[in-house]
Amino acid sequence: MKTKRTILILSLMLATLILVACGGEGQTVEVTRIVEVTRVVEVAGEAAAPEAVTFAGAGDTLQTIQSRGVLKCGGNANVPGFGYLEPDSGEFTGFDIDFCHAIAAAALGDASAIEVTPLSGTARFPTLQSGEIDVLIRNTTWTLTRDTALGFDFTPVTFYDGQGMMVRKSSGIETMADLAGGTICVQAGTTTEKNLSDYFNANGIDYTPLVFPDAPTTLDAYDQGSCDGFTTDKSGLVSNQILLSVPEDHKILVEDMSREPLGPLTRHGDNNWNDVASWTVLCTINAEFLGVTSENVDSMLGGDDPVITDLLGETGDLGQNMGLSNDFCYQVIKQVGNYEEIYNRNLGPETPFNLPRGLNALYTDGGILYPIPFK
Ligand SMILES: N[C@@H](CCC(=O)N[C@@H](CS)C(=O)NCC(=O)O)C(=O)O
Repeated sequence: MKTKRTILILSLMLATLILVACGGEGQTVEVTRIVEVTRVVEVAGEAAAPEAVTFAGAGDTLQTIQSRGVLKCGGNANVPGFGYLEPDSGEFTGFDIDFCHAIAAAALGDASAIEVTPLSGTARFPTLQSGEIDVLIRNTTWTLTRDTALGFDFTPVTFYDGQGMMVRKSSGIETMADLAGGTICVQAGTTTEKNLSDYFNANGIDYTPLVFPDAPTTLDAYDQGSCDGFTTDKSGLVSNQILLSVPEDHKILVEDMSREPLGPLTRHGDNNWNDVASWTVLCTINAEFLGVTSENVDSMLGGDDPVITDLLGETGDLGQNMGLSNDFCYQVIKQVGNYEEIYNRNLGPETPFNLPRGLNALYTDGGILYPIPFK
């Protein structure tokens, strides 16, 4: 009886989360539905109501991954440079995918032990919530609603971004205001939709949104001339531009419509697992700051700088404190690289994107990446 009741509560919770996630970012609806579920728990008279509420984070994700031997990441298949399914090799590549490799190196000592599930904007949240994946690394913006009502925890930001607009060079459009009366292609289930209406309404610019379910359909509609503008994160615009029929016919407007801090996220409630993902990200930033790379890390072993011996796990119990091997950061650097190596490999001058580091440089180089101490 108790089991049946628990199953009922859990499935109601899941249904709620799916409705919440599919319903976009409307906060009032989300809160109301979660309150309804809480009431069901109380009516059922379960003293263990909080367990149902912590469903999303229940369990020890790290232990599950270590017994399974594979890290399951939710990723993107359609954003070259960030998360892309290479048509020829069938491999996932990109900046986000490298952070999936990095977390596998930390958790399992094997950067190649990953399984990536490609997810659309609307599918990504229910898939993380249901436990089908361990971590979502898919150009996802850290917002209050996602951190609270949707039941997630973010790691430190891996890529500071902002929403932009792509237009045809021949259109003569130079600013957002020039799009007045125009049509704009936008993808569903993203922060992009709401930012677009917030920004255009606040600036009194009249427009018609055309909403599509995923990146390929949104981009195709723009490419075929159905819209005057195509909006998403600027990283997504730069990335998607290379997929247009004639990329050089298009440009990205200078204005930013929003701030989009992108990074990995885990289920709320499993703090240790979020610590593992967070300190993996911070390991790559510390390594860049200290000049430790995949090439020179072996030569740094056995040195006498305590900051580096701590980082590489030769001294201290920094890994053990999270259930990891103490050399977890060494494994990340050796197998995947530091932040700069990850950035340059996927987005740097040798790639088709040649994206300047901008805010994503270390604070010592004019950016806002800051190495939180490995102590
Ligand atoms: N950062 C925004 C937007 C992320 C997003 O979904 N961007 C689109 C456009 S680049 C995308 O990744 N689409 C890939 C797909 O649907 O396959 C968010 O978290 O909501």
